[in-house]
Amino acid sequence: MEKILVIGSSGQIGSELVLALRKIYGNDNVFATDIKQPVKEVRDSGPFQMLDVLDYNNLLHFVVRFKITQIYNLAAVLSGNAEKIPLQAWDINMKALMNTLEVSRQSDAKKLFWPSSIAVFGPTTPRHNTPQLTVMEPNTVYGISKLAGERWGEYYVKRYGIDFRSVRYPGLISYKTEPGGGTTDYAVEIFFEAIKNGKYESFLNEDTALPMMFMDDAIQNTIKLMEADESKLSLRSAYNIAGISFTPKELADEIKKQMPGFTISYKPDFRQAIADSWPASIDDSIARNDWGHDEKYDLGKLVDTMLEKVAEKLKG
Ligand code: AKB
Repeated sequence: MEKILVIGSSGQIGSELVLALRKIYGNDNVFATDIKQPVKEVRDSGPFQMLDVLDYNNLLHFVVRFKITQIYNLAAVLSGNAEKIPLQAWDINMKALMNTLEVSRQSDAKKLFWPSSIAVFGPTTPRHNTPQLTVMEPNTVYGISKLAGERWGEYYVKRYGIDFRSVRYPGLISYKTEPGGGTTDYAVEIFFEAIKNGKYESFLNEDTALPMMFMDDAIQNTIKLMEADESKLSLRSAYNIAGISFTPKELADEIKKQMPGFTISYKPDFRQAIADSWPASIDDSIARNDWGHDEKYDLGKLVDTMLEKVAEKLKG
């Protein structure tokens, strides 16, 4: 029987991943942990414990005590925040990964998911339909840590037989828990501001295309990758997954179809340079072929769902 540890369970991905995993593996078999309090549904549906992934001894103790077989490590400082505290962000992102890789090596938790990102690419990477294997010269702390992490993950597969799996997430769009400190966060903020105030000031230019994905698609595909037969995985670092590419203007136009009075203005900040160094669209054919990656949400369905769910959430 699988016993699953989710590290970073109070964050944007963790809050939804825990609930999806509990449906499949049973509430008591999915242990949510974080250094922040969880959302109510996570707290009420199964075990939650405060746990700091940077504390190696406590992490190992937890994994051995609860006979953990799989770990999802979602703890990270995102791209925008990392640029404000470069050395700290590097320490946190790398230590969080290295601690889980080492705990996997020292315990029975041999299967490990760790998210990479489109941030592994840089300004010298081809921007459109970016291939899996290409020039990779990230120029952000977050991107450098994600690229280093991919390399370490593959190293632990080959050297120690750890079953490390990863995807390069595009910007993730969700309503349950908002992201914090990322460059793609505008695509979540815009819905909350549209419903609260009928307008939004974007920190990215109107024509900045980036790959994005609705959270349901991200969760379903993450679990699909983790459940795939290991023999099907031709890559042991991180898979490109594409999602849908759009600009702030295209997103605003889609929102205006439902809310004709909605207005958007543009005031780019330091995150514009980060976005400009990332791909506009991604080629994910290897993920599709190897383990059946696919998406259910196009831009229209994503916008309809976000407007409905964010309105419900803000009503209380
Ligand atoms: C960020 O914007 O930093 C993240 C990411 C694309 O990894 N959402």
